[in-house]
Amino acid sequence: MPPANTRLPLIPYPRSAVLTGGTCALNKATRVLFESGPHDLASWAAPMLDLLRRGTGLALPIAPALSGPTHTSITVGHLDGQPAEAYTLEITEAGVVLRAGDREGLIWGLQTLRQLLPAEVERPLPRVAADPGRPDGNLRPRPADWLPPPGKPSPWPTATLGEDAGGQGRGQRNAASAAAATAAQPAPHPVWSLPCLQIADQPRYAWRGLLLDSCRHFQQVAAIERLIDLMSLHKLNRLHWHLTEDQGWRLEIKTRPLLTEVGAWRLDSDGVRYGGFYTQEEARHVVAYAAARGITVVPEIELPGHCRAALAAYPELSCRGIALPVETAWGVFPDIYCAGNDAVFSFLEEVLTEVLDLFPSPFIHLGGDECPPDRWSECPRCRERMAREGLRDADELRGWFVRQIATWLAERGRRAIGWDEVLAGELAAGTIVQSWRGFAGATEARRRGHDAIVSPISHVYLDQDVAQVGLETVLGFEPEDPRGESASLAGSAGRTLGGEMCVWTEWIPQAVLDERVFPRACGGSEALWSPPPSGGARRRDVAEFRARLVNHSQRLRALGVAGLQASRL
Ligand code: TNX
Repeated sequence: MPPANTRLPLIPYPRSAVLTGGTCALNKATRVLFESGPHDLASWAAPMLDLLRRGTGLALPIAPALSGPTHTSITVGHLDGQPAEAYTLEITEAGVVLRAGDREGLIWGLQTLRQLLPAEVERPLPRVAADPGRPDGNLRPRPADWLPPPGKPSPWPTATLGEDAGGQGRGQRNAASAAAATAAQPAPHPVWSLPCLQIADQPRYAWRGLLLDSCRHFQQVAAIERLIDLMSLHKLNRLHWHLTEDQGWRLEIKTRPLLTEVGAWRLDSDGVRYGGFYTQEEARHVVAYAAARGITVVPEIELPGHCRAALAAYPELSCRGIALPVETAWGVFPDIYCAGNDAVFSFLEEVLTEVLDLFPSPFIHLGGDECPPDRWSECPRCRERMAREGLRDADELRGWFVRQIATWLAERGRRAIGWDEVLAGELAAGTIVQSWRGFAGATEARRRGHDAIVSPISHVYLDQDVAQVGLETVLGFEPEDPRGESASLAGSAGRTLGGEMCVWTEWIPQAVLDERVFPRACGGSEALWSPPPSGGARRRDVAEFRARLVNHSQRLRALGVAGLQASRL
């Protein structure tokens, strides 16, 4: 019998796991059995089972009835009366029994089963271009005198990023690690051994998000789906897809073709036409790919600010109507949608009509952040709007603007999410607030009866350098206000939906995504899924987590994830 305190090599760690002694062998004779019941368990399990089949080299056929006593089996069944995403996993010498009440729970249970198998089951994920926004797909040549601004990470692979960082020369592609190359060989194991155990698991938070900014730098669909695979491995369940920005509009909108014909392209300082966009077909593919792996894709269509790319395509939607290019610098820019022009609202409704058709997500992110008042205060139509609606200042006008669209969404059965600046105005019922400038926005949202997603720069902004936001910081992230004040807010229980790590890509071309996201996202997944620190401890046990991470990183390396050299764990 193993010692009671043996921790399994799982990230994120389950709510309860007990080793019961002995092992279970998966081998050529292993069959998969689906219990009959209200759900189509076989179709829910299909993508994960295929992955296990490819990895183990075992056929794992689906058996119509119980196999004989000499065969081990993986039985998949229903679990009733449990919270969303819960599952139980029981492994005995006779086989594996996995039970879940919904598709997500089933996928998470299969991910746990996968993590109990050795790293050799993993096959490298697809390789991707260094920077697909450039015509040659490679990284922009590094200027001799280039230095990242203070507090910003370097976007360029360097010696410290290790041997498996992305290629830097022309024609080179991300080199998968030697480990991954080895893992590409057919699995040598005819038998795969699992520890006997009992796991009962469910998430701490319902919202375990990762934001991907596809605007500042553009990613291939293959790179996004690769990230989705890695999110699913860590039981992260919301991909917040930042699709529109000052520097690029990335989603095809059929009724507004100039958004991508013009708005998806910018002329970078080195004279290169940088850009790209996702066709509707590609967006649907990403959504379906994510759903099959337990992940909801939440699109963000930014308004009323961060929209210079849309204004480059349709200048008449701005206050001044002046043609401006798609922005090439990073920052906050004064030209935003005109709040006094009804055509702006028809435009946004047309865009969002297509967005709702593409994204079944119950949640649609509307942005609402970093929206300077400059143009509105000079614009006669905006001033007229303010007078007519009885709004005192630009903050109230922004609140009114976001409320129009949030109400329009609510009428169509979707919930709006806004960055914490939206708290400056009155919120439409059901609006979710995403707190990024610290925790206060979430506290205020809960106080006003709104749900909150917590993603403070200080803890989960993965575009920040690891010196500012390190693995320990992300692991130690507690979405509920650290002073415990949230608990004392009457009626606020459950209003913290969870947290979200943010990958803003000003300084992150596709080639360096891996090392920006990992291993920190492993810590974030633990913070959002696993139970809070136990036994009155205020912090998680970092050393214990690192020990699991060292083990887990072998799996990530086998998948071809870059930047996991020992010094970064
Ligand atoms: C602030 S977070 C932004 C983004 C930037 C990010 C860089 C938020 C709502 N707005 O537009 O990319 O900082 O860290």
